[in-house]
Amino acid sequence: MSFTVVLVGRPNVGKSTLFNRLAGKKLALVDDTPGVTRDWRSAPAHVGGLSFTVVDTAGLEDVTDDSLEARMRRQTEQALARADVALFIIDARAGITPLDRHFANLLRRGKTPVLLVANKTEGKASQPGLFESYELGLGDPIPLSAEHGEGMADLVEALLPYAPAEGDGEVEEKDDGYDPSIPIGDQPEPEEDRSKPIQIAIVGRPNVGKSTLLNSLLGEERVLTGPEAGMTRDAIAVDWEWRDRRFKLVDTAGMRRRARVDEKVEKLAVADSLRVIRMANVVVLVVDAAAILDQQDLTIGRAGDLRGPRPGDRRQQVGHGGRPGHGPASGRGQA
Ligand SMILES: Nc1nc2c(ncn2[C@@H]2O[C@H](COP(=O)(O)OP(=O)(O)OP(=O)(O)O)[C@@H](O)[C@H]2O)c(=O)[nH]1
Ligand SMILES: [Mg+2]
Repeated sequence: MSFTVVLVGRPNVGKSTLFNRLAGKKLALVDDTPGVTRDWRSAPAHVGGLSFTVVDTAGLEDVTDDSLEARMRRQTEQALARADVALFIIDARAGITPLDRHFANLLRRGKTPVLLVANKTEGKASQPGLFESYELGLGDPIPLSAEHGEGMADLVEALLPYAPAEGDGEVEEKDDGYDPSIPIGDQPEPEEDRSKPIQIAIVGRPNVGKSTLLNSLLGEERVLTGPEAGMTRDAIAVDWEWRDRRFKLVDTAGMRRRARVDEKVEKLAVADSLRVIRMANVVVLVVDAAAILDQQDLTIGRAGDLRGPRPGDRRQQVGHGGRPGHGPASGRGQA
């Protein structure tokens, strides 16, 4: 049994940077534009001998209407409710803002225990903000620099009380089917590993209904949907079970024609979609049946078609658009 740590705070304080640092991989999109992250996502973290699940969330805004920001906030609240402990992150260089105070008050009254983290403390400019953060009433701030990896030891120490006691964890024993008494050449072919999830990438143009499809399959509002095109940013992988088989469904950012993509954040999101296509066992291309099949549908179909085969692949491609004759090649994709 592990425990779950959720990262919350107003936009642009460095939640995704810390998430990537703790996960040890550049999974989440990071940019200096506020509001980059839209959906929450989790990853395993192993830091300083501590193992836990870390959850990145959308930046908190003080709105409760039907706006995108309010819907993002509800997503974040979903993630917060599922966590064992929350790290409330502030940008020490920017100082404490009214929004920080507002959410600190809410979090203090909530059920999830909260630790205060002062990020961006690698320089002297962060000192006033760091001292100011004591006012939030969330205890001593843990100073760190997510970008430079400073302060991680203090963070791990603060998280230790939330880790389950040793022995609570179950070690998963896995039989790989290898019998050492049989000569290597005579080993039976390993059976298809049905315990391994099949990775399904859900791809397509913006606004064709990819996220709605994922939510329908799961039967819950796991990812944000709505009329706004380009809603999904980070590709979100979710475990799903159907007829005793395990799947990893991955919702991805919609891909517009490359010539139309000039914003950096959209470029990052599309690069993430292409990465997911390369990793997937099955690519589901979603098209809008009410619209004419677009050249871009075909281009995305070809991106799925062109990726190289992976062990465990059952089919090279699902959802058409790829021209015949374009078999598995270098894994290059274009969109
Ligand atoms: N100087 C400094 N900059 C940082 C640090 N951590 C993150 N940043 C920068 O702050 C900006 C925002 O970082 P993100 O990780 O995207 O912030 P976020 O809180 O996830 O933002 P939203 O998803 O928009 O809510 C980026 O330009 C990062 O490079 C840090 O420790 N020091
Ligand atoms: Mg973010």
